[in-house]
Amino acid sequence: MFENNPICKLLNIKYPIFQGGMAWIGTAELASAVSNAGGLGLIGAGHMPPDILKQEIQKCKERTDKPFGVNIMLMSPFVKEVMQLMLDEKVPVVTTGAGNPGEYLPALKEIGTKVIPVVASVALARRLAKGGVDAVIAEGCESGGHIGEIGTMPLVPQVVDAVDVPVIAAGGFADSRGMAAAFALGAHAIQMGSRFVVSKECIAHPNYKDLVLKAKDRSTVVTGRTLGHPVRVIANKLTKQFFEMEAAGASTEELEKLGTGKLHLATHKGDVENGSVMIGQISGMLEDIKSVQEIIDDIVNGLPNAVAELQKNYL
Ligand code: TUI
Repeated sequence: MFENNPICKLLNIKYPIFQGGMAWIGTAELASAVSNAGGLGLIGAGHMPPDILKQEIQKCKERTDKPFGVNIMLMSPFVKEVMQLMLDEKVPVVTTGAGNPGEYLPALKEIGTKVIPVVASVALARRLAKGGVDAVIAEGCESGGHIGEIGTMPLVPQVVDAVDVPVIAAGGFADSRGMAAAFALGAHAIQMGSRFVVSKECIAHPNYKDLVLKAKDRSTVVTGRTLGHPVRVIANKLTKQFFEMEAAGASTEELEKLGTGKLHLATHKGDVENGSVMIGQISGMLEDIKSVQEIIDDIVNGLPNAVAELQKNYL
């Protein structure tokens, strides 16, 4: 299975399944578990200072001998130092989010690091593919956290048609049906964030995981559209306050200030009312905490049946 999959071949991994690089909770524990289970684990650098990130990378190297990556949030104040750290540590795979990683490409490629940016539009996918990235992650706005404006279903095939590098589909994937759908759209792999939040290995506070398990299809909302950086989170006291302040004409600074430190408040302190509970729309379907190995095995083992189910409709 997957012997001819271009992503598995490119990265030397068993299954074409990426873990979304989530700030604060995409730790070495989760990333190494995903890599050990045959997928690609990613340490979510978020706003992490380089010295802490270095420790996470070393911890990940101790826990797995399989390829892993670091997801770099390009809006981080430490982005330059973090990119230098990727070179020093020879991290095998770098994924990027929330921007254009073009200026960092030559140095990373020089040392053989595979560079795979998250894109939320066809234009950026095309530009980066021409610039020499190894693959692109097309992430629809069903995802949690910082998002673009296009849904996964229209984004993925348009990106597939626009570039000649492999495409990883992200945003709304959590089971075998989703993986079959991604392949049907022309993608070569899937990336999942939300599904791995409710894993045994994810260090998110139990309150965070409980709220994700309780989520229904319409539990998430998008804040920050007027600020120019939309963020999908579970509706709670914080989002209510955000929307009230926005409607009352609060300034960008006031709204930005309201969000500061709120992800950590939810992921580590467990305050899921006043904190920011970033999660994708697929959270409505998540009902159990499983080990990373079980999550990946269930999806891979269920794939033949998911494909057979498709055929019932036309054969
Ligand atoms: O990066 C993400 N999701 C994230 S990052 C994050 S960290 C954070 N912490 C506190 C507050 C807010 C955020 C949480 N979630 N996903 C990847 C992603 N990238 N989604 C969308 C994009 C994107 C958007 C626009 C990529 C490129 C882009 O265009 C830039 C350009 O120059 O055209």
